[in-house]
Amino acid sequence: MISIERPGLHLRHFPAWLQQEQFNTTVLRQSLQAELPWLQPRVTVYGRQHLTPRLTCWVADPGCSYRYSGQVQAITPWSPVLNDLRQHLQQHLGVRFNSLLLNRYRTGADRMGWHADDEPELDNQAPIASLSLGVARDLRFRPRHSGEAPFAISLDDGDLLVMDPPTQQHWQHALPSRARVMTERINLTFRVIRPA
Ligand SMILES: O=C(O)CCC(=O)C(=O)O
Repeated sequence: MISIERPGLHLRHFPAWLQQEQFNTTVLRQSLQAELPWLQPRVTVYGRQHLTPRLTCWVADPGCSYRYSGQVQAITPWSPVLNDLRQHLQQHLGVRFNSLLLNRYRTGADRMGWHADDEPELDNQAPIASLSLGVARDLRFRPRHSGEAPFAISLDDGDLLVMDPPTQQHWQHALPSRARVMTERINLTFRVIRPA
C-alpha cells in the first residue's frame, strides 16, 4: 500500500488489488461493459447542453438517489458481480458502501473535469473507494484553497485508490484526456449516501 499525504488529503493506493483478491480483471471489465445499462447523460455547462465525455451508470441500494449536474440519476440494482466487489471492499476497509458510480472511458478522448465528490447527499465522514479496470490513466489532484502543488497518480488495471476524509473538502480531482490512448478504462467509485 502506498500512502499519499498532503495537508487535507489522505489517499491509500493499493496497486493490482483486484488481482490480489483473485479477480480476473479482463473478465470483470468485459462483463460490466456487456451487462450494465450505460448512459451518456447531457450536462449543462455555462447554459449550453453537452453530452458527458464518457458513459456512466449509477448502482445503489433503494432510496439512495444521486443528483448529477441537476439531474437525478436512475438507480440500477446491484448485480451479483458488483455485490461481490462491494463485499470484498467492505471486508478490506470496514465500511458499508450503499452506492456506486461507474464511469466508462471508451478511449483517451473520454475524460472527467475538475471536481470534488462533496455533494450534500454523500457522507463526508466516509471514504470513497475507487477501482480501476483496463488501460492506465492519470488521476490529477489540485488543492481547492491552499498553495500546495498539484500532482497525479497513474491508476492501472486492478488498482484500488481510497480517498479518505477530508480529501473532498480540500482537494479536487480530474481525469484528463490522453491523445495516444485508444482502449477502454472503467472506474468504479463506491460511496456512502446519507439516508434521505
Ligand atoms: O475515473 C476516475 O478515476 C475518476 C472518477 C471520479 O472522479 C469520480 O467518480 O468522481
